[in-house]
Amino acid sequence: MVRKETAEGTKVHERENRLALGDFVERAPDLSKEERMAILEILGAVSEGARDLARRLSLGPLHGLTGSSGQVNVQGEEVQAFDEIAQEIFSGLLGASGRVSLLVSEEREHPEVFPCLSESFHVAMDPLDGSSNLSVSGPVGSIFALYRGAGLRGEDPARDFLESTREVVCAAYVLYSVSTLLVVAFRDEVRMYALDPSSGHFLPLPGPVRFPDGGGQIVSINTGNYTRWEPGVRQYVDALHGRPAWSARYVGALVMDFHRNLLKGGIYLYPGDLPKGGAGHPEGKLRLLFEAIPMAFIARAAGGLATNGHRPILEIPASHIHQRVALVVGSRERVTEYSHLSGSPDPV
Ligand code: AHM
Ligand code: MG
Repeated sequence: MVRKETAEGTKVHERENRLALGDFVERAPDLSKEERMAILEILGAVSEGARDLARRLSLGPLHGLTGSSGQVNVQGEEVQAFDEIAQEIFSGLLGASGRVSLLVSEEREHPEVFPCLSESFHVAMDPLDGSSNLSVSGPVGSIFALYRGAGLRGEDPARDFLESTREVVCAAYVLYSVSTLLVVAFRDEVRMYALDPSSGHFLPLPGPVRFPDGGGQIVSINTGNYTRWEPGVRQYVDALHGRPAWSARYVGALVMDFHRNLLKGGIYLYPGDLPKGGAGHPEGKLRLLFEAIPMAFIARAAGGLATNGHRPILEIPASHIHQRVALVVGSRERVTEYSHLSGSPDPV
């Protein structure tokens, strides 16, 4: 009898820990009813796009679609065929939702402007992050940040977008890997959903998601750039070798590397690296509005921290929609340790 009660109790507990997306949006703090409806519709568009993209990605090798499109994007980087497919999918659905007034994307030089009849948000996205992994069927992701903005006010959509970027209300990413996962964050809570391919629905997983106690031991950084980092970063990586327990893990897809470190505990770093032979990212490789800010927002909501080595990511003013930034993000313990070992200011 006692055993039965315990088992049932555990089941109820598990059920309560699984929060449907609609319920999660419903209880998110500091939002009006209209804003909740708008966010739900935007996340609905993201889910629909992710479902479509996951299916197409799985067929990519059969259709010969895992390579370059032969074009170069606004960042000067080679565009993969799927970068453009993902852009078209998400731009189409987000625009049609009537809830996104301005859309900034890694794949478009200028913001897209959409007509909106009611409450709407500014959205920044990286439609397909880590796309160079596609040629080896490696994991990739999509990243989204929802900013509270007033839509197009003047004649310069980029300026209107930038003015809204201090106020993130929601961030999300999709991980396309062994399973397709949707991770969504509001100010102080992160929830995770898995795509059930048979029903096409994203079903809730137990949550909320938090960095594990102790902050974990994983460090994710491309050490191929070691000689080009500034001294503080080299000092940090050198000091790691004296630590009793740590593991190096790097997939080369921010969403995957961040997600693993969120669940297992750890830190992801992409610092600035000095140019060598024309290449290099002195200000960092990743983009502030659609890579660093959403990941920083999710990390904070899960109990973690994010910095560019000098100040918290969420306090950096955006001066350009494609602005790059150094990114150090992960558990509170590991990011604080990074700051101490590299001689950087405290990350909070
Ligand atoms: P992308 O948005 O063009 O795919 O570039 C971002 C990616 C991140 O996902 C990843 O962490 C990083 O670039 C890997 O860069 P590198 O190969 O220089 O280590
Ligand atoms: Mg990216």
